[in-house]
Amino acid sequence: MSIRPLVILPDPLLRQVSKPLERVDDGVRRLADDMLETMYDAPGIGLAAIQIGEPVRLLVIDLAKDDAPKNPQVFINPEILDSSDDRSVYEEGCLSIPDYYADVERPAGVRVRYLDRLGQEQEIAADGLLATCLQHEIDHLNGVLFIDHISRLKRDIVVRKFRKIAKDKAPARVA
Ligand code: GNR
Ligand code: NI
Repeated sequence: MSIRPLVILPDPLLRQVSKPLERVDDGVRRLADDMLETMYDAPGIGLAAIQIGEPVRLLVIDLAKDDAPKNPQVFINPEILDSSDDRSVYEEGCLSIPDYYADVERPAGVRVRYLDRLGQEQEIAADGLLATCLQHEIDHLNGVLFIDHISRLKRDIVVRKFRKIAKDKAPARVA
């Protein structure tokens, strides 16, 4: 297992639409383990494969509190079957947009079909933080970020800030 570098805004990889996995094999399970290790190290409560540069429809979530036993959950080729009409608001953050947080309104509940790490089809009805987190991660699989759900003005400010950070970090260009 290894901790992998995180892909950070404005990396265009974050706008890529990830491809479904054709089979669930040891390579996929290894990738899921790397994602979990990277997520725990960050630390975060969810991670999509594209956040470590792999454009495949795979995400991991662990909502267990710090003092509780780990509860790693792996979702392969997840699909939202339906969403509730009632909405909830959570303050979201993203490991690909470090140290920025904003309130996002989303459907309060979702029903999701996915393959587990054995390749078995599963379905869950999620609400609360799990519903929000699943939607945040499934957005990543579609090249969508949580800042796409906030005001244009706030988003432009964040994107500009991260563009500047990336530019300042880049090696100086010879004229
Ligand atoms: O660690 C994370 N916390 C979080 C908080 C509220 C809503 C969603 C999230 S997911 C985020 C990790 C991440 O960037 N996943 O893609
Ligand atoms: Ni994220």
